[in-house]
Amino acid sequence: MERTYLMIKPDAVQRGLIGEIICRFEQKGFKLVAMKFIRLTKEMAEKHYGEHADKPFFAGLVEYITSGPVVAMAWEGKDVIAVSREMMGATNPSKAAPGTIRGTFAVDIGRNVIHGSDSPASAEKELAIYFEEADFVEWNRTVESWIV
Ligand code: 3AN
Repeated sequence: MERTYLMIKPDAVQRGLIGEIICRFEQKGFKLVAMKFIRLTKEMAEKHYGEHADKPFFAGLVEYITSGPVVAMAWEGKDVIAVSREMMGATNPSKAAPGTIRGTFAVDIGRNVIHGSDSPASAEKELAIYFEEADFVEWNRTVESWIV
């Protein structure tokens, strides 16, 4: 089953949106398989956002993502990578469709509430930054038999 890396960013943690965001993925029918409440080190942030190292917003991005705790999560499910990106909405919250997570809760690209892997390759790379094999919990979510 496909897996993705989702991260509730520091702004959403500060604003008390952890439960609301997790609720959406739970109710959609995806399965939580790993979760950590952590504060990223500068090294972790630079590894995560390595592809943006030469962008003008890189320093601000690293500062923002390390500014407070985040919720690091692995979620599993049918087409979870593409579907969770749809649920998050566009990277720039002012362009994100109403009803999506960013469309509902954010206005600024530099405070966009949540991260989600954009491909199987980035999911694999990002999950490896935050989790070891032993962190993934194997369990049956019985509701799945009613969904897929
Ligand atoms: P996404 O996280 O939706 O895949 P990316 O990979 O293009 O988006 O960008 C990574 C992160 O960098 C975004 N989540 C956002 O926080 C930040 N970012 C992207 N573009 C800008 C920008 N023009 N100004 C400030 N931050 C940006």
